[in-house]
Amino acid sequence: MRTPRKLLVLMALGLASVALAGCGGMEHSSSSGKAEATDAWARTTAPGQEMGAIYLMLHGGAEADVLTGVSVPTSVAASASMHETVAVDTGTGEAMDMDHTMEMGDDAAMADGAMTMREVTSVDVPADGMVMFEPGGLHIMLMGLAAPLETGSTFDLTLRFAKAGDTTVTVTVKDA
Ligand SMILES: [Cu+2]
Repeated sequence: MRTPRKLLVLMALGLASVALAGCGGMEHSSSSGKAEATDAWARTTAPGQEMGAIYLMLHGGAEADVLTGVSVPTSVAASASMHETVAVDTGTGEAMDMDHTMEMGDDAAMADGAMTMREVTSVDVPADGMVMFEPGGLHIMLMGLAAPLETGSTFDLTLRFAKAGDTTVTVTVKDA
């Protein structure tokens, strides 16, 4: 089967825009046909820091799925949860109640004080779509770190999908 040249150009443009979006030119959809995560990394933490953050890319499978939970071994942290960074409603001050802005002060998005984080209980993963967990947006929050996250070290993260089930990925600690 021959692919028309015009289509190839469009495909190349599409890949270029994906690369600009930070996806590194990879396909949006998963290779397994099920929802999955790639490029999981966590920010290096300082000694005594209680919290850490994990970022990754979710890739949709052939059908829509939902990420319903995350966990890490207790040797890494007491708990893991999904969070999103949101703009604070300066009118009502809502979303201010459960922020940990100060402790994550090295995050550029946190620095201006107009943003905070809140827990989310599920994240939709569209069929063949991509969801970015990145600084300033969705992230996985580790509470009660058992030890500092040291640059270059790795640990397991388990993601629970409604349809794809549990899948474990390796998280690499990076000095971002
Ligand atoms: Cu958070």
